[in-house]
Amino acid sequence: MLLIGRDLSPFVRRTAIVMATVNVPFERQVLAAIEDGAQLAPHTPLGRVPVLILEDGETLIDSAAIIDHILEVGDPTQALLPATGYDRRRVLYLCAIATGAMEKGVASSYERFRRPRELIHGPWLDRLFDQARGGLAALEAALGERDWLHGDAMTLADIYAVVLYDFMQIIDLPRLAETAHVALPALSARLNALPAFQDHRFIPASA
Ligand SMILES: N[C@@H](CCC(=O)N[C@@H](CS)C(=O)NCC(=O)O)C(=O)O
Repeated sequence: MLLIGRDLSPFVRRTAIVMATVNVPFERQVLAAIEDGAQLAPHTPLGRVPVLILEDGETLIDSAAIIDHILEVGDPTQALLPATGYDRRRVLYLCAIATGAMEKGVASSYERFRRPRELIHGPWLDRLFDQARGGLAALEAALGERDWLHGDAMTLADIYAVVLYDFMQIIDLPRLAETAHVALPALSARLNALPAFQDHRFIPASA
């Protein structure tokens, strides 16, 4: 399988980490959605990453749909996402918070770094920052002093929360320090020690 996209994208990184965590082997093609748009275009009508090309050539797009497939083939005991009931609903709820905050963080980056400065609409940008920070604060509160966001082992929610937390540091989301993050940095430090996280992380080009 070939995973297209780079680990700066939280959607790509979470996909790579889930694949590595459940030991589904894959190769990488590191493409940036915008700068490498011409190379990406044949694989997706939306011009977004991640894209996963299966061994028979079938193409999957959108990290949620890709991860759904990976869990189906790679996580038969449903360790990362419980099969039914409250456990499943709770993990999906926490995942939805992380995903929403990723979306707002990515959107805020495009506003800050892609839009001409004179066309930036401050109140809209502030709303994006608030939503991204709100998601992070909710996950910080949900984690509290627990080892895991839900249950007694790592789930998809923990992976997403760490990918979100790390992404917010990379983009240096403004006023991040307004919430005292204690639990998330500790979870991030623990999980980033794992090979699945180590092997799939964004390393900025040296200045
Ligand atoms: N819902 C999609 C979001 C993917 C997404 O927005 N990826 C960004 C990179 S972080 C992208 O490709 N942006 C380029 C664009 O939207 O034009 C997913 O989960 O895969």
